Amino acid sequence: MESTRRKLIDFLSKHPDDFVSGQALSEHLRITRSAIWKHMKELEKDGYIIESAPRKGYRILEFPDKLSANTIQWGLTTKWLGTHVIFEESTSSTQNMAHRLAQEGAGHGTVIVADEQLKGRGRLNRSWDSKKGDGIWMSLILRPEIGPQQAPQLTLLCAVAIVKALEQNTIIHPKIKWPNDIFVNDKKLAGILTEMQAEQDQIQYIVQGIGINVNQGDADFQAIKGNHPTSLMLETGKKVNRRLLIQQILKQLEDLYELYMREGFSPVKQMWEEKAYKLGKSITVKAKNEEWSAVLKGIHHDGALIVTDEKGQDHILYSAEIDWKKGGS
Ligand code: BT5
Repeated sequence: MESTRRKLIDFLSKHPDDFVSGQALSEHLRITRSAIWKHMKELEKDGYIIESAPRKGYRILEFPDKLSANTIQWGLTTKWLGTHVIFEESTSSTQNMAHRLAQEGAGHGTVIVADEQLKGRGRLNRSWDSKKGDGIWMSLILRPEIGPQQAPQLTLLCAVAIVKALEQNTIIHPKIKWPNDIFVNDKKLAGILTEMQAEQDQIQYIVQGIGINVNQGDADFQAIKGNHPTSLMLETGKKVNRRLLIQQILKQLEDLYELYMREGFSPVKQMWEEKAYKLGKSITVKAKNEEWSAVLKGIHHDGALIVTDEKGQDHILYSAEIDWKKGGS
């Protein structure tokens, strides 16, 4: 039943602008036309809006925004990322769930999504505000065959994939703030948290956490300190469908991941620099309890940040915070 419905949605999703005839569906799925009609009625109960026209057939007018493992998988065009999706209405953190599942043997490409996180977290145990129903809170389990020192490259890769999916799906052109933030109009829209379990020179698994503010309003952000947060709704003036965006992020991520495995970091580095926040601009570097001014030059071939100090000397930074208010332009 589930797999027939998935095939039905996949088939209709491949023809987004056309009607698909009952006859074509019935031949493709090897079920009767009345069985197809019953499936359509069930899909409507799940929130799909389906147009059916005599002699023309069916087409999906609107996909549901309601998240579930099924709605995330139906219409997903990836090969391996998201073949296993776990959805929770509410959890402490999808990172914690992903670590537990990875330790229990969950496979490469497993995706964990929650509608709400009660203890969402950022880097250095900072908290991540994860309001119910309004954001994308998800973690991916990856088992890449790369050295642990290359793991930070996956954060940069993930950021590029998110920006590409946002550009495909909305009118905004976000920028990537090294190492893990997505910014729009100088405000933080999304953050990435890459955590790794490794032994010596071998990665056991990576948990990549993605948090994106989607449909929050200004009032939802009052408790957040230290950053100016924003959401897609605030930036575009429209509600954004989370399910579709998740699917597009997964597709972009899978494509980029495969490119990275085939050709290495260099093409990702180039894309990252094209979308980098404050590239060539003055910034303030905060590292090891010191603050100094520099110009952001780019990223090193291993994913570290390259900045030029006021004396013209380049520095390669593996861990630092960058800020721009005191640095000027
Ligand atoms: C991050 O940390 O930006 C990584 C955030 C990763 C969140 C995802 S959601 C799914 C998965 N499960 C989790 O538990 N986490 C991941 P960092 O760069 O350390 O930024 C954290 C800081 O951002 C906080 O100290 C606040 O200042 C700010 N902040 C908190 N919630 C925010 C929000 N919803 N939007 C924008 N800024 C926020």
